[in-house]
Amino acid sequence: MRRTGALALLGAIAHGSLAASESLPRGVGPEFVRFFESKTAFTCIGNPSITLKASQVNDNSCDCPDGSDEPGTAACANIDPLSPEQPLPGSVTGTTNTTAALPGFWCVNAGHIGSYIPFMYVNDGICDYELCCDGSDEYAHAGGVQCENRCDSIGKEYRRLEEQRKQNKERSAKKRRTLVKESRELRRRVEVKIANLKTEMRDLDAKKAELQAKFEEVERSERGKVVKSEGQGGKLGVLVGLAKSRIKELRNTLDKVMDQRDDLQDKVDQLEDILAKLKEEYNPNFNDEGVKAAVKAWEDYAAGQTSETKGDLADGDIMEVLKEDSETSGINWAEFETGEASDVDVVYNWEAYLPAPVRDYVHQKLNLLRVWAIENGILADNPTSGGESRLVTAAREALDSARNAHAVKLGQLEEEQRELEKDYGPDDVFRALKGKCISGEAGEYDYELCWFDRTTQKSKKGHGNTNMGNFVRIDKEFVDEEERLDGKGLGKGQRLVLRYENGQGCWNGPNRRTDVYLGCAETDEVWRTVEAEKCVYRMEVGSPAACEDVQEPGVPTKDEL
Ligand code: MAN
Repeated sequence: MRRTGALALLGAIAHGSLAASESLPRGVGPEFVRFFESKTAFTCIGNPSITLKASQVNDNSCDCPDGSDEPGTAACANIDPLSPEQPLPGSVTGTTNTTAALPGFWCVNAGHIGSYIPFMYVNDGICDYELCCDGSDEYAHAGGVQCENRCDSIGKEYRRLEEQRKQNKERSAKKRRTLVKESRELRRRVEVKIANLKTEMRDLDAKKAELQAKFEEVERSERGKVVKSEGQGGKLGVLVGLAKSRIKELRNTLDKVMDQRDDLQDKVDQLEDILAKLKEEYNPNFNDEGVKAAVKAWEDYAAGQTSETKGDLADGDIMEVLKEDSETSGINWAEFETGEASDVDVVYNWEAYLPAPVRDYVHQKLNLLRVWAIENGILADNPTSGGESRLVTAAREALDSARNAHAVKLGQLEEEQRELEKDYGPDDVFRALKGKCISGEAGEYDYELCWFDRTTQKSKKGHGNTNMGNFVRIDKEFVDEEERLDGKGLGKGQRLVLRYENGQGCWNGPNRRTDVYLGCAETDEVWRTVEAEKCVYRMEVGSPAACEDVQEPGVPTKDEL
C-alpha cells in the first residue's frame, strides 16, 4: 500500500463508467480513448507532427516527447508529474515540449471507481490498492508480485463510508438549517427591538419637547411672581412660615404700643404735676366750687393710685419679648425649618427607596404627577432651599428625567444596531451560537472557545485561566489537510477562520491570540488545540454552522421561487 499523498498529485479521478475496451492499449483513460482508436498509427497527443506506428504504443520505449505513446508502461515515467523537472540537464534538444500528456496509468477498478496511478508506480512490484484496487498496475508481476483484485470489498467499504458521509452531511446540513432559522429569529428579534426603541425614542422626543416647553413656561411665570413665603416643606413648613411672619407683625405692634404708652405716661405725669400743683397752691378761702371739686377728685385719684398694686408687665419682660429670635432667645425657627422631613417631603423622596431600574421611571411619573398636583393646588408650591419654587424644580426634574431616559434609550438603540450589523458569517448562521461555549482538552490545559466572545486556556492543575484572545473578525483561509477517518478534520478547501486577538500578554512576548479554524461537523466540538508558536494558538473546531449550505431536498431554491 502506497502513501495517500500521491492522490493529491494525481489530479483527475474519472468517474465515468467507460472502461478501456479490449482493443484499446493498456492504461488509457476514458477521456483519451479517441487518440488510440487507429489500429495502424498513433499521433503523439501533445506533438501532432510526430506520428508513430501503432506497434510503438506501449512498447516500453518513450517515443513521444509528451510520453503519450506509453499509457500502460512506466517508460515515460520520468516526464509524468511525479518525475523530476524537465528538460533534464543535458537532454538532447533542451527545448522539447516535455509536458506530460497523460495523467497516469488508468486502473479500471471495476466494481469501484476507476482512477489514474502515477506511471512510476506501474510494475514497481507494489500493490497500490488505494488507487488501483484491481491490481492492474502490476500486470507484469515484477519480482513475482501478484496483486489480486480487491475492488469488490474496497468498493463496498467505500460505498458504506460514502453513504455514512452523505448521511452525516445531510444531518449536519439539517442542523445548519436549524441554526440559520434560529439566527433569523434572533435577527428578527433585534430588528423588533430596534423598531420599538425607535418608537419609544420618538415618544420620548415628543415628551422631552413638551417638558422643555413646560419647564420654560413655568420658569417664566415663576420669575414674574413675587413669592412672599417664609416656610419650607409641607404643612408644617407652611405653618412655621406663617407663625414666623405673624410673630414678627405682633412684635412690631407691641413695639409701637410701648412707644405710645411711654408718650401717654409722659402726658399723665405732666397732668398729675399740674393737678398736684393746683392742690398745693389753690386758695381754700376762695369759695370757688369748680376748683374745690377738681381738688377733691385729684385727692381721690391720688389715693386710688397708691392703694392699687401694679399688675403691669415689667419693662424687662417686654424687652425680652421684643428681642429678635435666635438660637438662644425666643423661638429657634431653624429647628422647625430644617427639622424632620414634612409629609410632602416624604412623598417627594420615597422613590429613593426603590430599586435603581424602576427609580428613573417612577421619578419621571411622580414628577409629572407632582407638577399636575401643584398646578391644581393639591400640593404646596413652596420654594426649595435654593430659592427655586417646587413647581420649577419639579418641571426641571421631569425634563431631566426625560432627557436621561432618552439618552439611555439612545445607548440601547446604538448597541442593538451594532449587534445587527455584526458579521455573523454566511447566512448570519453564527448569530445562533453567540454566547455559547465549548471546550476540549490538550496536555495540561482545557481550552475553551466562547463563540464571538473569547478563547480561554484553563489549567487542569488549578493555576488559573488565561485569556487567549477576544473575538475580532471572521476570515477565510485555504487549508490542505489529509482527510481523517473519524471525519474530525479540516480537509482541503476554503475554511472559515475566527480570529481572536489581544488576549493576556505573553511573558517577554506579544499578547496571546487564537485562530479558530472551522470544519463541518454534526455537533459543535473542539477537535484539537495546539500552540503553533509561543502564545499563538490554533484551534480546530467542528460545527454544523461551518457546513456547506446544502439545499434541502424538495425545497425550491431562491431562484426557483
Ligand atoms: C503559559 C501558557 C503557555 C504559554 C506560556 C508563555 O504557561 O499560557 O501556553 O506558552 O504561558 O509564557
